[in-house]
Amino acid sequence: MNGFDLIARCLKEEGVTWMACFPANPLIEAAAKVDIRPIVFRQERGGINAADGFSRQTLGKQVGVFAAQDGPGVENSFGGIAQAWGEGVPLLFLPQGAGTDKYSIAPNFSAVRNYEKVTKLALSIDDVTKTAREMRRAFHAIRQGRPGPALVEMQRDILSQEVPENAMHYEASKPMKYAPNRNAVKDAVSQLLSARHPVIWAGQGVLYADATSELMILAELMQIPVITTMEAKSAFPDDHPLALGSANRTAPKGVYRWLGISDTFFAVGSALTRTSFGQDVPPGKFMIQSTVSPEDINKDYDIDLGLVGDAKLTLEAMIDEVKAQVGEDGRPKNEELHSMITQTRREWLEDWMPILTSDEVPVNPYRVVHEINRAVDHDNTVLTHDAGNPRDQIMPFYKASKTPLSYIGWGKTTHLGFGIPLMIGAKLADPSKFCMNFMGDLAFGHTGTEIETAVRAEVPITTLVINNRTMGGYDTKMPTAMEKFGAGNQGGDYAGMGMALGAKGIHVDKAEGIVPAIAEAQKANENGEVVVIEVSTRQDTRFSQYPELLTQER
Ligand SMILES: Cc1ncc(C[n+]2csc(CCOP(=O)(O)OP(=O)(O)O)c2C)c(N)n1
Ligand SMILES: [Mg+2]
Repeated sequence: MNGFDLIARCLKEEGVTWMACFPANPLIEAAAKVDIRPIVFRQERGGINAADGFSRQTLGKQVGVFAAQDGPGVENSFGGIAQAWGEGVPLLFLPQGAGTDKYSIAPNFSAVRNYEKVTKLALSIDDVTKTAREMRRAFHAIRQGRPGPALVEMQRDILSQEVPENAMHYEASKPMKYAPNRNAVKDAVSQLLSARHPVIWAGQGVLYADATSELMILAELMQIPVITTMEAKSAFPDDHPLALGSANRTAPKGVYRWLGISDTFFAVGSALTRTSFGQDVPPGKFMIQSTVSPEDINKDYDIDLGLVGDAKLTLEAMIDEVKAQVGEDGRPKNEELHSMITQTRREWLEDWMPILTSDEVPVNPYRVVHEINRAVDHDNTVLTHDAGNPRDQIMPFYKASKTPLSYIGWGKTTHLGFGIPLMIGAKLADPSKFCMNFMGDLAFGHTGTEIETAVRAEVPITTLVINNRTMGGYDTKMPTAMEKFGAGNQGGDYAGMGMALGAKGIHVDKAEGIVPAIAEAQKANENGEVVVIEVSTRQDTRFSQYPELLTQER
């Protein structure tokens, strides 16, 4: 057995069943020999994004793996790894190294030095006897605390050597969970119970900890409304009476109202990272933060009370503490709060219903979102957006169901085209679900050829492209370049491109055609066909934003 064979064996021990790759790396052959299915993508980013989607959809219980070749392969992987780093996605990146005679000498590309800033751990195997130990170190880093990508560079001269018998043993790393201290939990509960307008801010740590039920129980016992971050959109059901919605840079009115009026703010399973693709928390609140990583406390905000630990263990401890302080049944229903939430929601939908149901032609993108909500079975669907206006249009209005992971929200850094490979990974993780990504026409250009990967690998997903033939909103961002040269416009037939790549293509021009097209896509997916739906739309730069509510009087 050589070093590559041993890495394949380590992957097997860690439960890896498939590996994204591009296009040549001795590990591909070694993995296939132990029945790990290699799927070759059309370029590196597609493979990394699919491994990323797989990890998200399995909540890191199975880690997505991507193998690249040295040189252009490892150089071209940067965007995908940076995105996983930005969003704390557990992922293993296995590029081949140029060899120990070259890798540290310029201008050869050193994976370790270049990826150090976007991985939790970046190491190079420089001795074949250390292979198993380094693999265990990488898996440990990926899983412990805040998850994230790790890189193991495989120097070809080293890993093609035979492994001595005494260096072959491998045992999978086990995740460890830890809980915050009891006094901090007690103080957090007392503070929340004494607040006039508390609010809960649920981050993706709630999803990774599988703590949706605990979050619902705590919110109900304490009668506190819940905002989710974009990454945690499906961590709390959007139709729950205490749900305010998700805090992208567009959001339902309730998100803005409670960010404005709340006096005590409880972030759970959240790094509380300031981002342009989210909402800042206005100053002047008592800040409580629960997170798995202590370095996220006092990172972007001054935190009054930190709870370091797993979100589920934290919420369980808080539930016990609430019961101890106010009784087994918690607080009675807060009628005033419920009617304020309902009223805010009603006002918001009054603003938006005419747009969501508009009959205008070309169709506006909000009508497409409205039709998607009508067409899908939310509990059995995994939906995602893409970068750009499509994200800002769908995020406030798509109804995340009571099933965690029914929506994958993303966007600390928002790479155009992520949606297609992300859904390939999600579908591999959860084949029984209808997996659909919603994207713009420019975004399709980035990863559209991965439709062929989905066809070849038999991963039946649906891509819905809203084609407005431009980069939405850029006519105001660069008016001269647009007017003189049409610099932000582009053209193409994306359903046609899907067909050319072996998928079913459906063109839709009118709003009435959207629900039947999605029904047809669902049926085709069930029969193993990949689908691209292209809806002709117009650009729309109206957004669900209510910044004036962020500074209201308490
Ligand atoms: C790799 C990458 N480069 C640049 C951007 C910046 N960007 C965000 S949205 C956008 C335009 C998107 O156009 P399209 O996909 O057609 O969607 P539309 O807004 O028109 O609906 C651009 C250039 C990005 N998100 N990712
Ligand atoms: Mg567009």
